[in-house]
Amino acid sequence: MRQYTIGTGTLFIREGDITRLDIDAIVNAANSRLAGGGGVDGAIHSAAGYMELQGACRAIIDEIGSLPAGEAVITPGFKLPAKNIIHTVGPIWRGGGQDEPRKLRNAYLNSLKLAAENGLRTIAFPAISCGVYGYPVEDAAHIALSALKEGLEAGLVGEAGMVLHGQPAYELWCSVADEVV
Ligand code: AR6
Repeated sequence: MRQYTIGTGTLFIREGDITRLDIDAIVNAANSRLAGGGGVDGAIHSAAGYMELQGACRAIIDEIGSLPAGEAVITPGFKLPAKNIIHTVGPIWRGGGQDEPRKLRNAYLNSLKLAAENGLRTIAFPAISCGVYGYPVEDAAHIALSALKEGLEAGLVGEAGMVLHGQPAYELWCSVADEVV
């Protein structure tokens, strides 16, 4: 695990399975229908309890219709060690000309703001949009880590970081963090 002090807060980068973290909130890389899916979304649904989590997601979608890329909503963590799940939607990579960088940055910043509004102090993110949504990972890492740094500088949360799946991803994100942070 790597840690960086930012203002009065801490940015961390670690390798592993985000569903194992005992923390105020983990972030889900969801889709706009909050319908569940594969990747980290599937892992979070399995670990939280599929029926309970889908029940909460459906109640939100009944109210808002759909969750646009860059926005975030919150549910309980149900059977997870994490107390809450913040669901955000990253952009699908379409070559970079469809506002993808701004949407990705908003996914991180709006998740941090929602954590702050709910009095949550510790939050962990997966590499949003870096799986089936196809975002180039190094570009995504620059955007994500800059947003986390900004949120920590603003005091939105006390501890924010990334949980990367696999050693190669972990090492890449650490090298970007050494540039950005
Ligand atoms: N812990 C941490 N990271 C993980 C885990 C885990 N347990 N499992 C996968 N990852 P993806 P996206 C990493 O595809 O690109 C879903 O079907 C994975 O290695 O989960 O935002 C949704 O429903 C990758 O680096 O999310 C949406 O339809 C990262 O998580 C769509 O996929 C994100 O990969 C969202 O696509």
